[in-house]
Amino acid sequence: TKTYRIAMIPGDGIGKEVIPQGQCVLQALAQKTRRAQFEFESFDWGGDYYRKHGVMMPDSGVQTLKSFDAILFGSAGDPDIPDHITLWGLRLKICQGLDQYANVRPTRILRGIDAPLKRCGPEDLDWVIVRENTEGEYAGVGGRVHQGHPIEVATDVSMMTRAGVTRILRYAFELARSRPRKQLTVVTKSNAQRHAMVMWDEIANEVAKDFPDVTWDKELVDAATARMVNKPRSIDTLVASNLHADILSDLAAALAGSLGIAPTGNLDPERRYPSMFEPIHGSAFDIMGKGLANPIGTFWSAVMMLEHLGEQEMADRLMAAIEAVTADRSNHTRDLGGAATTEAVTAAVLRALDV
Ligand code: NAD
Ligand code: K
Ligand code: MN
Repeated sequence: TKTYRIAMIPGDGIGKEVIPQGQCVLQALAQKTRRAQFEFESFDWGGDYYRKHGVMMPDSGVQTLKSFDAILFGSAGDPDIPDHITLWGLRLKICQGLDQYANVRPTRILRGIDAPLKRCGPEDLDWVIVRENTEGEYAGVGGRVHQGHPIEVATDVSMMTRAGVTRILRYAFELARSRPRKQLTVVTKSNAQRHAMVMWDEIANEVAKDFPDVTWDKELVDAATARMVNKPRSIDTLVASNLHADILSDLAAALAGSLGIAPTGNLDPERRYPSMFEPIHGSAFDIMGKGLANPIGTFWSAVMMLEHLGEQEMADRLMAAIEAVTADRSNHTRDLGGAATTEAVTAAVLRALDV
């Protein structure tokens, strides 16, 4: 059997609570299926590391990660450290350092979950949102001059490169093609952002020529939010810039029931480097340390990791266990209106894996 080396970065807040649960479930899955083995190594990077060393992770961190097959990530964000430091010092450093340019976020309503939209069942909401993950609004370009003075000017430049936009659109068209409906919505704000987003639209037209079998359309990002709520069925695969898709995918997660369920993969589609999988939620300061965190987002992220590693059978088995668990309301954590603890949900998944 194959052995996969998995780097675990629990990070901060509830990341430290849910990632060990993910490890536990993956170990059990390996024992039961005997399809593959996992060798985990955990890294204590994050807020506590920052307090000790003045950085969120060592300089050699990205290099260290390169020797792993995949990365399981929790959350970066500490109540006592500014968010831009924790985010840029850890998660973005890894995503950009390992050129994980495609952030992929599947969204659907799992069995037993009450989603907030009326007249919207599982058959109406089955999306994959593709987020550009290395440049755009989060390129880190900009600065502040005359800081703190009345004449201060601050900029965050949204930097898009032809190469960066082309590769993410190509990835999104490929992904749309692989799904039954073969349908893609390209989201921009090219009426207001008249340089980079217009280029984005032009490149979409060019790339689309290579995908005649994919039906595609364009939508402005503000209209896209309304469409997600009003006509969820009209969407299948959706691609957008770093900021736009960041926002749309949190909305998507809420429409599917809870932020605590939603998974994501930060992928290097060319597989030069390991990809990183994480629940989309953050540190959740309001519930940390209380055993209230929903670990399903981490488990579903582990499913994405298994798919990426080519272990489809294990992925299917874990996904089936997850849905068997969500189908039973007694396994719902507080974010889903239930009273189950983090560990109780894990225990339920372990039992479901036995069947
Ligand atoms: P958040 O995702 O941490 O929390 C938003 C709300 O959702 C909170 O009410 C929280 O209790 C709830 N929630 C989130 N995950 C849950 C789970 N698994 N189970 C039950 N409830 C859950 O977002 P935020 O409050 O905006 O951010 C808190 C911190 O996390 C900030 O420092 C932020 O920068 C960071 N953050 C990090 C990431 C990341 O590492 N990828 C993502 C988002 C936010
Ligand atoms: K996260
Ligand atoms: Mn986000």
